Amino acid sequence: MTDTARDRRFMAAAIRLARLHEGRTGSNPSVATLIVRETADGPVIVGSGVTAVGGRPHAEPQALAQAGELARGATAYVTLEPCAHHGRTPPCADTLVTAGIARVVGAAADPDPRVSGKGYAILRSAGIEVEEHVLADEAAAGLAGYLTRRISNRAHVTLKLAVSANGMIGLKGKGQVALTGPLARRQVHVTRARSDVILVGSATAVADDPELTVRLAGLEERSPIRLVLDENLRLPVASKLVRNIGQAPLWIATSAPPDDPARMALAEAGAEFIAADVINNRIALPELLEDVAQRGLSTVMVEGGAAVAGAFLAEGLVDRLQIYTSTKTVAGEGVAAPVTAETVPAGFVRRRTDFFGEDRFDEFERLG
Ligand code: AOF
Ligand code: ZN
Repeated sequence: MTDTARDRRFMAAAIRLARLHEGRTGSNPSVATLIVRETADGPVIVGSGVTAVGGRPHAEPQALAQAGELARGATAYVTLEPCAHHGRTPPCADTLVTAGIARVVGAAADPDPRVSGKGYAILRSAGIEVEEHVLADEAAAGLAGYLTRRISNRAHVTLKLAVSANGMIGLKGKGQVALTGPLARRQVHVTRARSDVILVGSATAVADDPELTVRLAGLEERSPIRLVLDENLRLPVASKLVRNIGQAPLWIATSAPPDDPARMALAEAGAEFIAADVINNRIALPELLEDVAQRGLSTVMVEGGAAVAGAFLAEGLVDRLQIYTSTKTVAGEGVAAPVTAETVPAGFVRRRTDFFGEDRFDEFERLG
């Protein structure tokens, strides 16, 4: 196998490992490291690590601890440039040097000003051979939330839609209807578990009375913050979103003042509030995404309804589009989907097409 083919193969494995803690590392990205050693039988992984839940320790010291003395002379595969700053532990770049690593293969660059280029510089000045940008796009897809927050100072948005065979997402006045089967729903819950925030409009929150928690065996603890856009505070205190605050935080974006009686009742029930700008009776979305990012949260999954989804799309704020297309047809007065798998606007590229049971899944990414 050529060096390039081998590097790509191990980097692909590292990128898969990094996915393990997506959504669980706080404001830190989930990054992975593999330590690979040449043996008579070919290359062997002697250490692996992924950023710990909560964000520390970083991936590198964990992988190096596992490798021990076998790290000396080995190659390290890192999905993000190793850090160059002192946190609770020394910089990972220094740790790689001290461990005697001979070669470092990196994927994505780190825009964190404390790191950006400095991590690789430390390695090179210690005589380590460095190869950058291996599978950089693939690694960046997994780090999309972190990179968007760092580079654009706003949260990354994934818009999820379930669309009927005739391009509808629900029935007028009745909100969304169950269109997708159990396999697709499981997939939605996995995406929720990887997100920092799930966002819906108050119309959906009122009409559907959703829970927006993760209800998959083993992942119940992974419910993200639920955020409702509710300029007029229409969310009832008796809604499931309020009643299950014990399972996951509920945030409400509104311009209503703290002494508004509806707000006081929701606050009493445990809801928290984000002060939002309201323009034409609509919450200003770019500012909201900046606010979310400033709170150290990177990924927002938008789950409805049609007006909110349409607004995110119209304002060019959708970074990733996930469309589940059902074989079912919505009869009667339907609510048209703002976009279907056939009408994705220019500027998006298809990243994946799959089936979950009978439901088709298409994922698109907005080009930088
Ligand atoms: C690494 N390995 O596994 C991760 C890194 O708050 P701190 O001190 O933990 O630093 C956070 C920064 O560390 C974050 O902005 C990013 O630059 C880097 N993340 N670096 O070497 C890792 N998760
Ligand atoms: Zn580090």
